[in-house]
Amino acid sequence: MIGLVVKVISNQFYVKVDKKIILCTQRGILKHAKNLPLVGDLVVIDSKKQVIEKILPRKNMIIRPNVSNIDQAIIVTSLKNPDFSTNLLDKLLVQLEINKIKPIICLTKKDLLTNSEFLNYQDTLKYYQKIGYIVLENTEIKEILKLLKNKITVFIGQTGSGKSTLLNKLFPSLNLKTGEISLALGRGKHTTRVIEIIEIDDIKVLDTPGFSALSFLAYDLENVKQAFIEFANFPCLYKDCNHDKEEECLVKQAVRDGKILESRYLNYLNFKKEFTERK
Ligand SMILES: Nc1nc2c(ncn2[C@@H]2O[C@H](COP(=O)(O)OP(=O)(O)OP(=O)(O)O)[C@@H](O)[C@H]2O)c(=O)[nH]1
Ligand SMILES: [Mg+2]
Ligand SMILES: [Zn+2]
Repeated sequence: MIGLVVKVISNQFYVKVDKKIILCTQRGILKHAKNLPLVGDLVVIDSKKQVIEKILPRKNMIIRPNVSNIDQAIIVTSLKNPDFSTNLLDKLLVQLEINKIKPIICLTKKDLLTNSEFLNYQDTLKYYQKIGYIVLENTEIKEILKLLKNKITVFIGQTGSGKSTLLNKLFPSLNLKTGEISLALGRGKHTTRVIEIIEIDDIKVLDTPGFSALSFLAYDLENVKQAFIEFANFPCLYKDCNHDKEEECLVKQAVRDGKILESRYLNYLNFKKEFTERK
């Protein structure tokens, strides 16, 4: 029988079959495989022995958080406490673009900013919209619910950014635990500890533990280039242009002309450096 892994706690896999959860362990051969079952996996189980026998092929997977078979991701992006960071946002966007998971940016804690503080971010946020991303605020509950229908959506973002709070607003019956922000540090305390798929009618959402820093993963440089989706609008003379030391680079020209947001380009260079240093 086939089920969906909805939660993993150490070596216990919570597999949902119809409306029931069957607590499973892994079969011996799976234990040593690199390919451990993830939240989001469809698995073949032996329900009597309560073991997972096989993982069905994945549509996609991401590492941070480690989940599979995702349709889209809501990047829960706090404007203050923790403060807005284009570096983190771009990192998450790159990870999602590379894995072909649709990103949706959801801003939180706008209420903690003064009007003029918000205005400082406005051009940046508008830029993300201009290049094709949906940017919402966590007060736009109806709009967000519409986007979630019939999809599997993972909520990702820094610890303390408000993922669980947003899920509670969307689905008041959930009552997920939310955290206090340590003001001294400006970062959260990892309130959510495990990844879990929550099913409400035709909506599947995943609450995930946040992170305080995100190191970059070893992707192919070509993939990282493509993940900056707006660069494609400025096709350089040489297809393999790295948009770095090259002289006649249209991407660099677009940055100079204000057509590409400078922080996006700088983050690209950052990621490229991080990536090559790791190799
Ligand atoms: N003022 C304000 N506070 C918010 C908002 N959203 C969340 N918070 C607060 O931010 C704190 C952290 O929220 P959580 O929902 O626990 O954050 P999280 O992203 O789930 O954090 P982890 O589970 O650690 O990854 C809580 O005290 C929330 O009440 C918001 O829009 N405005
Ligand atoms: Mg949480
Ligand atoms: Zn170039």
